[in-house]
Amino acid sequence: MTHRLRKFLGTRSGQSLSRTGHTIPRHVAIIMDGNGRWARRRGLPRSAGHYAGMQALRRTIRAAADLGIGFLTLYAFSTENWHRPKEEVDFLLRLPSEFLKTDLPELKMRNVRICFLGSLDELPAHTREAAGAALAETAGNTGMVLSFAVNYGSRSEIVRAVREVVRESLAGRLVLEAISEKTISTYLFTAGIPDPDLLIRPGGEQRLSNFLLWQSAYAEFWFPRVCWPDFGREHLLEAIEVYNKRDRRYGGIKL
Ligand code: V0D
Repeated sequence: MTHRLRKFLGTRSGQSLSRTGHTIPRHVAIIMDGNGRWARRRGLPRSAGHYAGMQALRRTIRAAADLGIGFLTLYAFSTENWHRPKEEVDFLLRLPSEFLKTDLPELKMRNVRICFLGSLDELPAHTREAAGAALAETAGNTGMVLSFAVNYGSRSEIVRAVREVVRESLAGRLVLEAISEKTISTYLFTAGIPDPDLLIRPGGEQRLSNFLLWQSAYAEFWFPRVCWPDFGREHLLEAIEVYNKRDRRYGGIKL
């Protein structure tokens, strides 16, 4: 395949039709939950669940890119995750560099652009450096946008945006009347990324846990029982089927 053709195939767009006539959501967001439970059930350490979760992540990224999903966003580490035992936090924060060491070449070949949601400044240097390198090395890519929410919390994201808006306002660069939903959106970590169409949380919990609160105003939600380490292509396809059966009205009525 020529480089140009691959670039073309990997170009993100709006909602598209799959071969089966399904509408492919433009933006899919996933809370990768159930890793600890998956491990406990097997009598394995939590770290084994996280490793298996990383395999599920690989499968899901490949499937999403193949389906032509434009934006895939993954909740990897929440601001609340700092409350876990230090050993587990240390382990988790090694996964980005470990993942990128093995998978960045394939992601680059697939024309994927990597983004980060959350404050990277509070992360250990090795995590920050791996993230920075992935960001820089894929910045020019035009295919699927793969966003990792690391040290992310949606309420603090909104607080941060409000502070920026107030700063602009106090500086006289923004009049009160001009502050709109769009203004707020441009100060969120997700600026430039469309709102998610479909949000998936495997693992049986049915809550958002401080993920994309503002952005999920009109998202469809799907909460499969399967734990994240067992998630794969077939679950993503099922999610798209569920999504296609829903009737999205955005508060309006059907004509
Ligand atoms: C553990 C299941 C990949 C969820 C997947 C920082 C829990 C495996 C990444 C990753 C984690 C993050 C950034 C990046 C590339 C990869 C990751 C964390 C946890 C927490 F640029 N897997 N993964 N990050 N797990």
